[in-house]
Amino acid sequence: MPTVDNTQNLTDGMHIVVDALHKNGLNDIFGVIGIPVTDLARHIQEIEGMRYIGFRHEQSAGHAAAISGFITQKPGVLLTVSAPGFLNGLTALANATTNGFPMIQISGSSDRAIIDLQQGDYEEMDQMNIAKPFCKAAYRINHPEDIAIGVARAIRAAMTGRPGGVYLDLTTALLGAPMDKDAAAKTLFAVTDPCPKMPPCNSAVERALTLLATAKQPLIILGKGAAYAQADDNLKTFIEKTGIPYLPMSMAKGLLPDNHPLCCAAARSEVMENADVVMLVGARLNWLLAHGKGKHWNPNVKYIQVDIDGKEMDSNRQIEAPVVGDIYSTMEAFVAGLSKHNIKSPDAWITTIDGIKKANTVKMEAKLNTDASPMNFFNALKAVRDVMVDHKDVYLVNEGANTLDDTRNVIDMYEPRLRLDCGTWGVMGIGMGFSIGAAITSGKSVVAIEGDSAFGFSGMELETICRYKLPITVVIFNNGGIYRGDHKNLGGGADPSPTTLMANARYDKLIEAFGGVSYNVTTPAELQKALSTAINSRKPTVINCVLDPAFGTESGHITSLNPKNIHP
Ligand code: ADP
Ligand code: TZD
Ligand code: MG
Repeated sequence: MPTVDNTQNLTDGMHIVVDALHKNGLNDIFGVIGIPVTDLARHIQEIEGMRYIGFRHEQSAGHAAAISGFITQKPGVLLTVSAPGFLNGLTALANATTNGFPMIQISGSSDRAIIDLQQGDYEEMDQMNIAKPFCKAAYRINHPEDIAIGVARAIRAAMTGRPGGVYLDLTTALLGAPMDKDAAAKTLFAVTDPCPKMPPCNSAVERALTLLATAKQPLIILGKGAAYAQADDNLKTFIEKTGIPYLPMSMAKGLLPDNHPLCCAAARSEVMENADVVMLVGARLNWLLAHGKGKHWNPNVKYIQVDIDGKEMDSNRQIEAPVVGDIYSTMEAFVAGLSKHNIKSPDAWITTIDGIKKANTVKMEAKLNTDASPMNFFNALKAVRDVMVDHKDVYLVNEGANTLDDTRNVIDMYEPRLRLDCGTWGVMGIGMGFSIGAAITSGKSVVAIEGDSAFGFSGMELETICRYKLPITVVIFNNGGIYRGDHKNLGGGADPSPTTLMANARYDKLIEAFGGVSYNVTTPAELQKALSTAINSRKPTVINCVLDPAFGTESGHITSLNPKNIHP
């Protein structure tokens, strides 16, 4: 129940927290309630323009908050209860930090005096100190008059520089602490310029463009930092004016349409092996790019790297032309610099790439056009592709192993920031959280392409999807297992193998429990029809897509990362 005492003109900590979030335009709060934050969630619903979205598990709520941060450039907010709720949310907070998504996890916590003496409080845990290694910053607010400042610090920490997760600890005592209403109102403020532009210095821009002008076989790699920066127009202008081929990282697909003549995703390994100057824009040289060295790269390659975080430079190998600054300002400076620098990708390089793209596309089309029955990833994805091409503004959420890799390769994206996936960690469990976060934040339709294992990590959120009547279609690529479904127990016992799940599971039946729409499909034609109907209906839908359990590669495209096994 509301705790405001109207006779004494008093308010309390939890009202001030809600007011401070609202003042800063943080209006969608994702979470799971309980002691001590239940009333806080109620108060959110009392404020016009604010929404509380209640989930079944904090991890999904956290993923929803994180992805809304990626989409909007404002921190998404997760609300959790003490200890176990806090811990359930922490995976999402850590994942947001790893991927550079701005997010604030606000958690209630128990009595500090009891926690500090470890006297066994209800849900006792030293949450702030536990959160620290998993986020950019962790703060605790102790006095109601500090709430506005605490929220401001959290917003700045989440947004400034490389975005990421912030933890904000709200003790039970703070949430119930009284304060004079007028005095509290005076503390509130909207943070001024929480993510100031950080243009690169001229000499760094000059150095980069001078190096790029020397390239015979230049390549631009666009990462999710470029997607986040929303520098779409200048990126397009720079690429089209210079004619340099580009490679989008997974969540940068669609920054320029995947069918753009300069997109070289279909010749990925060949361009990596041959490019002589590579310009990274918001992409780290981590495992996803083979650390920028070794057999996947031209041994003489030189790098230009554009990143907001100076310590990213030289992290894996020498960066010949570091450009530290925000991508929006940097791309403006690069486009302006073209009047002085004559940068043009040589025609021979483009002709070579076009030849490789054509050959690889022919090979891929042959895989897509099989009439394999039961279906495999490829003829199923062709059906998905034929529908998605008519729905270019629909979000595509994607997780799994083969389901992830093959979907990324087959389904083209045409608009920025619509592809949302397991990101830097390859984490399973983002599926329903990202779908709900994207649908709530944008109002647009979402299609989630989920491996059967991947879906299981957040499947109970189907109830959330139905409760909020969200336009989300979940397609489950059911090959009966983690990677595939036909492995045997090597010891000969009756237990299923470690990779085995139920191939005959009817995931579609789950959504029937909540009044959603269900399909069980066994052919590409059925899949195409069901998906098209589902998207057009905007009704919560699950499509169980029956695939061949004998289809799928162990660990998808990253089999080589498994430890060597001398007794396979
Ligand atoms: P991907 O996985 O797509 O390769 P990463 O997550 O590895 O992308 O890299 C994204 C990079 O973008 C991070 O190093 C981050 O610091 C950087 N970044 C994020 N936002 C901006 C921005 N607005 N300006 C410049 N760099 C940014
Ligand atoms: N747990 C978490 C949180 N993240 C992970 N990445 C894993 C476990 C390990 N893992 C993968 O890397 S992919 C995957 C797991 C469990 C599931 C693959 O099976 P799937 O997809 O059914 O989702 P495919 O299409 O069968 O390959
Ligand atoms: Mg599977």
